Amino acid sequence: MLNVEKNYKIAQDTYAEFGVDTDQALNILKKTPISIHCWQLDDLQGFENPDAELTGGIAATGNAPGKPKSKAEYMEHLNQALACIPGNTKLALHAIYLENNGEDVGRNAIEPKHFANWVDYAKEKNIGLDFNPTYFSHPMSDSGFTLSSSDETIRRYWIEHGKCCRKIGEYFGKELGQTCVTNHWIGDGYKDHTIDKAAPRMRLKESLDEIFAEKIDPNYNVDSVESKLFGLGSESYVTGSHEFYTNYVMSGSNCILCLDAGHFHPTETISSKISSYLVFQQKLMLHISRPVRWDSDHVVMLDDETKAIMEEIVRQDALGQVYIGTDFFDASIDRVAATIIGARNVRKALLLALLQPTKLLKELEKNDNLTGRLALYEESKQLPFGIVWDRFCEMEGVPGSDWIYKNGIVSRK
Ligand code: RNT
Ligand code: ZN
Repeated sequence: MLNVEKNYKIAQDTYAEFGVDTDQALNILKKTPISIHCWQLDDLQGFENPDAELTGGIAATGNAPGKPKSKAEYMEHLNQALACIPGNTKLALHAIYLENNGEDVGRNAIEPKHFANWVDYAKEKNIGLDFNPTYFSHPMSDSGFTLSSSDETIRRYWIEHGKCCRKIGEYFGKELGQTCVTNHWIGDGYKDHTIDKAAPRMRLKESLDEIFAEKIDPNYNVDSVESKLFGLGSESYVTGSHEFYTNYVMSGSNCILCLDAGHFHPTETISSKISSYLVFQQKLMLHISRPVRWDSDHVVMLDDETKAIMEEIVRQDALGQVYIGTDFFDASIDRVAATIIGARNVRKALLLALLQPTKLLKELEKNDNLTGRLALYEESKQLPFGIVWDRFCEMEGVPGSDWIYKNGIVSRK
């Protein structure tokens, strides 16, 4: 550990030459919550029904061994993952991860008590909780429509689910003293050419108006709505499109937008969209994911887009306005390791952004020194960020890059 200290001093001085205070960066890094989704660990199986099939136009492909066979095993895996994830962490739950004690609890009847064990767990681990209604993997969603269904019985069922979930979010917020973001995503849409694209959207609007009608203290619960371009089986039309939800949140509704990195055309990036919401003082929820050719939900890498997302947030000084969450599910590799890798990469990207000479770059841009802007940006890329990351892991009491040996992912030669 001596080396970490020694190296850190060198990094500190090197960054200082660029006007960057590494201590301050580490302080912000530690405090910024990152919400890690619970569903990479078990391919979105949940606890509601061990035989349930994943539907809704999403898929965890691959058959790596080690998918948890019981709730106890799931919790063991979750503990392993959290032990390698530094910083202020939240856990994003889905409604199907409830404790039903073997009882058949309808999604339209779930209550805070079904999540009391999660609150205990969060308190014990000193983490926050976020929530997601599960509008899929259920017989009532088999038609491919939920909140925008033309069948009133179906639509009403899911409206009730949405309402129940907000109460659970409120309960999390109250119990843990940290805002819970309850993120609503539906897979509604048509596989083929759609004639009346407005009617399902009218119904979705009405459903959302009902779900969000009750005012809940935003200190406890904030709702987000997640748009999507297409899904498996909804290739031609998705009711909850980006334009639909953007207009919905801007029309005075009681919710914010969630941008998922995989829910746009392949050349479109969410990093380029963030500032346009910030200008209108909109808060944002993010699902950081990695689309490969489509919304494939690969494990988040420390890639250009993930770095660009964090740069945007830091440059706009918007860490208080943007809720950062993850969303990926890859069943082709070790699921615990996948959770750790993705979570660490999101935080590494945030650290990289915090360590940029943003002040100097902004000055150069303001003074129209565009050559200098590019030159400094490129030179800053070789600064010793890894050393600062090691220091962070040490401060947080989690393993540095040697987690891959400790967890048996890689064997030391
Ligand atoms: C699906 C959405 C959604 C889900 C989770 C499980 O395309 O991204 O966020 O991944 O709710
Ligand atoms: Zn998502």
